[in-house]
Amino acid sequence: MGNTCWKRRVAPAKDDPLNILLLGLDGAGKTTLGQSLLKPRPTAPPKPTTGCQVFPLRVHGHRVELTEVGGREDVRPLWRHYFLDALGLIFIVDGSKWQRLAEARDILQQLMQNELLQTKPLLVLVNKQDHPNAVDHLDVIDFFNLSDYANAFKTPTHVLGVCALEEASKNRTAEGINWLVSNIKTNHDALRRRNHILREIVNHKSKKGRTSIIRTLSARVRRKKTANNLAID
Ligand SMILES: Nc1nc2c(ncn2[C@@H]2O[C@H](COP(=O)(O)OP(=O)(O)OP(=O)(O)O)[C@@H](O)[C@H]2O)c(=O)[nH]1
Ligand SMILES: [Mg+2]
Repeated sequence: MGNTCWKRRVAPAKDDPLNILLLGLDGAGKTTLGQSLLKPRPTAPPKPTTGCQVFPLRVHGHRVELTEVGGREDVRPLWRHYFLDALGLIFIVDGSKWQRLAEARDILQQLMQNELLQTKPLLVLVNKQDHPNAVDHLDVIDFFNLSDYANAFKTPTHVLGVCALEEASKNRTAEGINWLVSNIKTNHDALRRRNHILREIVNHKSKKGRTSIIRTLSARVRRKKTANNLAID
C-alpha cells in the first residue's frame, strides 16, 4: 500500500465506493486503525504517513474507501483537498495524550465548521483506551463541546472509545464504522446532491457566483431540522 495518492476530480458515479476520510493529529493511531480493519492485518508497525493512503473495506456489501491523510502539521494543508469527495469523516483522538487534547479539539472544531464537511456524518474515535490514564469518550464530548458543534452544523456525530492495537477492540471500531456507513446510506442522495453543489462552488469562476451559492447552501443548513445530532451510547 502506497503512502501517496492524488485528488480525485471526476464526479462520482452511483456505483463508486463510499469515500470516508480518516483524519486526526499525528500519532493518534489512524494507520493502526486502518490496518486493524484489513484482512490479513499487516504485521509491520506503521510509519508516519507523509501523504495519504487508502484502506479498501467492505461494509455490509458496500465498497468503502477509507482515506487516511497524515496528521503532521506540515501534511495537514493536504486535508482540504479531500473534503469535497468525502461522504463522511472519522476523526481519531489520542486518548492517552491529554497534553494534545486542546490541539485536537481546535482542529476538530475547525473541521466541523468547514462548509465542505458540514452535515456529513462524523465518527469520533477516542483511541488508546488501553492506556491507564486515557481520557474516555465522555471526557472528549465535554471538552470538545461536541453536542453544541454537532447541532450548530447539523452534523450527525457518534463518539466511541477504542484501542486500535487490540484485536478485542475491533468489534467496537466495526460498530462505529457500521453506524457511519448506515448514516451515509440513509442520507446518500442528499449528501451526493450537496457534494455536487459544492463542486460547482469550487469550480465557479466568479467570486460573486460562489458567494451566492454558498449563501443558499448555508441557509439550507440553517433550515435543516434541528434534532439532537450527537449519539451517545
Ligand atoms: N498503546 C497504544 N498505542 C497505539 C494504539 N493505536 C496506535 N498506537 C501507536 O501509536 C503510534 C502512532 O500510530 P499511527 O497509526 O502511526 O498514527 P497516525 O495517526 O497514523 O500518525 P500519522 O500517520 O503520523 O498522522 C504507533 O506507535 C502505534 O503503535 C492504541 O490503541 N494503543
Ligand atoms: Mg498514519
